[in-house]
Amino acid sequence: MTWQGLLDAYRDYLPFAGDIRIISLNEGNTPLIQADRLSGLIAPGAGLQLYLKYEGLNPTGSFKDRGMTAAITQAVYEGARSVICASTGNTAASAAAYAARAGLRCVVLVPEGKIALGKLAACLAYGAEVIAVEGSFDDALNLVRQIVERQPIALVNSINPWRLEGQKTGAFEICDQLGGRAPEWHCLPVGNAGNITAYWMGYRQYGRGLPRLLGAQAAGAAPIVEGRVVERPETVATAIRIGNPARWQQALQALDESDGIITAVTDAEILDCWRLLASQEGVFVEPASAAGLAALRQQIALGAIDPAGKTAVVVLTGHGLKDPGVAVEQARRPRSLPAEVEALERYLVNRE
Ligand code: AN7
Repeated sequence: MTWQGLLDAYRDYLPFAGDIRIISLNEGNTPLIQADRLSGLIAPGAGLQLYLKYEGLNPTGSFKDRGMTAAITQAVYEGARSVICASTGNTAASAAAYAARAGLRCVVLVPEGKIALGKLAACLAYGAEVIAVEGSFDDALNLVRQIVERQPIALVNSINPWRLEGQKTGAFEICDQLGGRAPEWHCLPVGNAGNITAYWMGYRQYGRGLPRLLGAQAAGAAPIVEGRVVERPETVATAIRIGNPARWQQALQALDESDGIITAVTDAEILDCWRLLASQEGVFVEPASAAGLAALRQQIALGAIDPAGKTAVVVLTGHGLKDPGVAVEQARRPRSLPAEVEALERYLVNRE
């Protein structure tokens, strides 16, 4: 049977009305890639079964599509004509795409100058109205929360419960892909904390076992780790540059119930793991997506996680092409050569 998107595949686990018209781009069904080389690097000889859930292969290049198919489907069902969100970029791109498919007006608020180029390009291409807010993501989310009280426009941030309903299917897929069981550890970046909340909902509902959750925040934007709102969050991982997560309490509850860990990783650790994912496994992600791996490596090194014989899944939340700016900044410059075979041969032999 062909894959027609996750709402179709997991319909029995989702609380939609029977006659609902699904708005889908055939999202979900992303690969779970075994990463033996990385396992050997972060836990040498431990027999850690490490898997990468490559969410960057969703239709708009991030896990947000899981939640957005659900939120837009429900918004259309309820008669919405317009949708709005605040976003560090991926939610905006996803909302813009699904709104386009549904024929809705879409307004997205992004922090001025702090959104990766691939995300902005996508929002504009899908025809969203992009508003650059002079402030942070948190400021933009405050505006959105207020405007939906005044105007008939549907909010599609992860405050919207349908977003979590869609995103919880990631947990179902992981259990299915592991042959009907949950991993021992589930590692992921934490920004607004919608995804960690949704995954925990999913594992609990599916009944194939429960993992321990490992959440990763960027050191310059780690409100949950520090237990206080961060007024001016800063990190190279712009996707998770969030100082006051909307799902803070639910994240703490999920961490508590799963006997989990939440930790901060530095930009240097994030970029190091971002490089390793691409260079050791051929998996190109945006910087925020490498935070889960950085946290796992850190906790193994500290002795807080024993990797021996365990299964760990790291969720890679967004595609590398989302943030070409960071990728080019971090890379070596391409070598230029004259268009002559001798020059090419000299280079190959001498690498000069
Ligand atoms: C690649 O798009 O908040 O903890 O506005 O884009 O559920 O917020 C993005 C978040 C991780 C964090 N990885 O997930 C937005 C936005 C990537 C992301 C997260 C985001 P949450």
